[in-house]
Amino acid sequence: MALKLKVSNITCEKCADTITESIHVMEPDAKVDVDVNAKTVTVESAASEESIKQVIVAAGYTVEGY
Ligand SMILES: [Cu+2]
Repeated sequence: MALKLKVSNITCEKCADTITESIHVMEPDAKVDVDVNAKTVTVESAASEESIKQVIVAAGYTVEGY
């Protein structure tokens, strides 16, 4: 299941690293792709959409519509 989320307060590669690492703590096998320019996070994993959104928010980021 690929999930594409709009994360409006991504500003740089450091944000991308922080989000990727946070998701990997929960789900080591997740495939995470962060597009800094588009401010999107695409995640392929077995984790639920809800839990991925919670991890991103816990890392200090804003998931649009969540
Ligand atoms: Cu940043």
